[in-house]
Amino acid sequence: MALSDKFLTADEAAAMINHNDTVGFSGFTPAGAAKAIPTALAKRAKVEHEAGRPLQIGVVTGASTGQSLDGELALAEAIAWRTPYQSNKHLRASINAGKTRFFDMHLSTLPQQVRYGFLGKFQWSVVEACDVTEDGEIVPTTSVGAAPTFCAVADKILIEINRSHPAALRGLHDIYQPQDPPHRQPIPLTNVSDRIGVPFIKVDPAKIAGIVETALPDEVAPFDASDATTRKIGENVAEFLAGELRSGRIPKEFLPLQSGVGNIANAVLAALGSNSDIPRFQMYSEVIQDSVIALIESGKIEFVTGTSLTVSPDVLKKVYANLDFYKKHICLRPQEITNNPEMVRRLGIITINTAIEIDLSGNVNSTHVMGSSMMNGIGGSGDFTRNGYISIFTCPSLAKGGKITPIVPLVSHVDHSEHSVQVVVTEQGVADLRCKTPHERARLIVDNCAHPDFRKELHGYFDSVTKGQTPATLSAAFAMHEKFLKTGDMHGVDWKAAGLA
Ligand code: 0RQ
Repeated sequence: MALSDKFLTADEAAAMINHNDTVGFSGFTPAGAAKAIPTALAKRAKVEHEAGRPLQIGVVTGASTGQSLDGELALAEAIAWRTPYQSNKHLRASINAGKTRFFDMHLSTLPQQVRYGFLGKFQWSVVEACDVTEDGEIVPTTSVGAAPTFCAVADKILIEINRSHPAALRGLHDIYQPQDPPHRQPIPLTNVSDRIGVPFIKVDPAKIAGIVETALPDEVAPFDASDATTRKIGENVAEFLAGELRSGRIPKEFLPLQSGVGNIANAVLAALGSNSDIPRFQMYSEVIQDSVIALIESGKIEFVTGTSLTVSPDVLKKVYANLDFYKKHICLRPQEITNNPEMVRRLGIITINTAIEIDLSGNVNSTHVMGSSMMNGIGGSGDFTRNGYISIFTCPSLAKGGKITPIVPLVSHVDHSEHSVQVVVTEQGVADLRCKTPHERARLIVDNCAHPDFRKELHGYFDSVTKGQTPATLSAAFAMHEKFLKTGDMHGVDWKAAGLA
C-alpha cells in the first residue's frame, strides 16, 4: 500500500493500540517525542475506564518525554509499566504512589535489552519523523534515542509526521546499531564527528500501519536563569579542568565533554565557554542544550554528538534558520552509541553529572529522595560516570531552602559507587578524591564542598572514628535523614543519642 493511503487521524491510530500492548515511543527528553498519538490514547483510556474497561500499556522510550506523552498517559492512568527514565510530575506521583510499575535502567543498555527480549514483545513503535519514503526510510526529528530499535523489533509502526520540522533535517542523524553477541564487532567510531551509519531509520514499509500528520512543537521547558550558586559551581568545574590541563593530566588538545541536563549543566557549559584557559572543545554527550548551541555559534565548541537536540523553541528556530551550518557541527546518534561504555572509554570523555546526595566516601545518589521516592532515574549518568576519563559530580551544598545538606554521612540510595566518582564540586569548592582513602575523602568532601552551616555537624559524625578503612558508624549513618523525616530539617542531630561515642 502506498504511504499516501496510510494517513490516519491520531484518534484512529490510537484506536489500534490494545490493552496490555507494549509500545516503544520515540523521544529522548521532550525532543522528538511522539505527541499526538499518546495524547489521543490517553483520551481513549479515560473513556474506556469510565465504561469499566481496562486500557493500560507498557511505555518504553529513549528517556524522559513531554507532557503529551508521559503526562497525559499518567493522568489517564494508562501506563501499567514504564522504563527507562522519566521526569514528569504526574508520572512521578503515579510511580511513587505504587500505581505505575517503574524500573530504572542505564540508558545505553535499553536498546540491547529490548533486542535480547528482556522486556518482552513490542506490539507497536510510535515514532515522530520529519520525512518518510515509500521504501521505508524514516528521518527522525530532534532526537534518535531508542527509536531505531523500537522500529526494528515492533510488530507494527505508527509514524507522526511533524511538519514543524523541515525534511532537510535528513543528514543530521547517524543511525548505526551494533550486532548482538556473540557476533558484536567494535563500534567503528574513533572521533566525535565520525559518521558510521545511515541518515535514516530503515524499516520494512509493510510494517508501517499508519501515518498521522502533526505540527506540534517539542515541549522543552525554558531553563531558569543561572543564579549565584549554579554560576559558582560552573566556575569551579571550569577552573578544576583548567588546572588539570595545566598539570598535563588532561592532554593539551583537551578531551570531549559529557554534561548532564538541567540548570547546573547549563551553567557549567557557560563557565567552560567563558574560561579562556579552556581551548576549543568537542562534546560527546546525550542531550544538546541551549548553552551548547551558543558555544557552537561563538566557535568554542567545534562539534557535538548527542542523541537529542533539547533546545528551547527560539533556539530551535535559530538552528533551523541556519541548518546547513549546524549540520556541520552536530550529529544525532542512537543512545546506544552516544552512551556506549566502549565509546566513553575510547574517546576519553570527561563526564559531568548532577547528584541528589553525595556521601563522605564519594558514593552518589542521583535518583531517590530520602531513600524511597523516585525523582527521575539514573538516565545516562552511570553509562558515562563509570567509564569516563575523569568523572565529576556537582550539586549545590544546600537543598530545600537550607534544611537539607546533599553532603551526607551515607547516601540513602546508591547509583554511583565511590569507585566510579572521582571529583565532587559544589559552589563551596572542589574535592578531588583520586588516590584518597575513605578517611581522607570524608575530610576533603566536608571541608571543601559541604555548606559551612553543616560542616561542624558532619565532622561530628566521623571525627571520633579513626579505625577501620571507612569512617562509618551504622547506627548513626542515617541520623541526619531521620532527623529531616521527623522535623523537616537535617540540623541538630544528637550524635551521642544516635550511637556515637
Ligand atoms: O526538587 O523541584 O521539588 O524543588 O531535587 O533538583 O537542584 O533542581 O537539580 O534539576 O539538576 O536535578 C539529580 C535530580 C538533579 C537530575 C537530579 C530536589 C530539589 C528539586 C531537582 P523541587 P535541582 P536538577 C544525563 C544525565 C539523573 C540522571 C542524569 C537527575 C529536585 O540531575 O535526574 O544524571 N539526574 N542524567 O529540591 C531532597 C536532596 C535534594 C533534593 C535536590 N538532597 N534531598 N531533595 N533535591 N537535592 C541526562 C539524561 O539522562 C536524560
